[in-house]
Amino acid sequence: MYTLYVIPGSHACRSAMLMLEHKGLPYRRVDFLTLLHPLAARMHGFDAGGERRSAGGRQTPGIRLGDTLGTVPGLAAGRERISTNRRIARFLDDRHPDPPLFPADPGERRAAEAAERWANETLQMAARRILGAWVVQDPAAASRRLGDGRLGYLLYRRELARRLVIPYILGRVFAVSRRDDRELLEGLRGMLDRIDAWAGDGVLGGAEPNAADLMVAPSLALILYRPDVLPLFEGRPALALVDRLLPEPAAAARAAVTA
Ligand SMILES: N[C@@H](CCC(=O)N[C@@H](CS)C(=O)NCC(=O)O)C(=O)O
Repeated sequence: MYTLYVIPGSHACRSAMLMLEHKGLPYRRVDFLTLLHPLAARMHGFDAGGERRSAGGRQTPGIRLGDTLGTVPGLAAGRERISTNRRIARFLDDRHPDPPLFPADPGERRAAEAAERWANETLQMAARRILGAWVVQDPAAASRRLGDGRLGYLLYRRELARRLVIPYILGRVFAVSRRDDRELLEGLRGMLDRIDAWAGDGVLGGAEPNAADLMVAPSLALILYRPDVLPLFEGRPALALVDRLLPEPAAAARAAVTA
């Protein structure tokens, strides 16, 4: 039985959860306390897989600390510790080839890996900052909104904790301010165009989700906690992808009643 170490509501962690679920593998989920998670990850034997993350072109001290100590998700398999979604996807495909997380055809695999790399290196951080530039405009209202959504509550179950800590993380660790909002939203259009183009080429959104789908969808789900971006998503394959893999809780409940 695998154990997956996560923090609640994390889009990065949801990717690993979706990978395990895609393969039908049972696992035990352990939640670290957000803010202590880089330390907790290291104490449990994880690292950051050699990744060097940056936010808005900056490696803030908070990001450097995470890159030095460790990140989540982290997968424990017996004595083995596998850090980062990139490594978790390959580990799971090695151990449990069916159903696969990457296409068998080499060309298709290269394309899926390019989309996965972009989702990891660009979209994952952009998603935090796009949501963040909205949160810092009205942290009290945003903290209420972040209590429920496609990824569940974000980081802390209690609204007061979200209200106090999330704006701090956004400003200090992810270098977001309300002044970044316009530029981030411009960037979002381009990113949605790119996802739609990949969906058009069959790289994303195929009959069976691949690792790139499972990296992209949680980042889109995170951005969608921000209600004002929905018009940018309407009618796009990108919205169909996230609706399929991570529906709004209300939509999921409606589908269950009518099924
Ligand atoms: N890109 C990696 C890293 C994931 C990542 O950045 N995880 C965050 C939580 S959402 C983290 O552990 N951050 C630690 C820190 O920044 O201190 C992956 O997808 O596995």
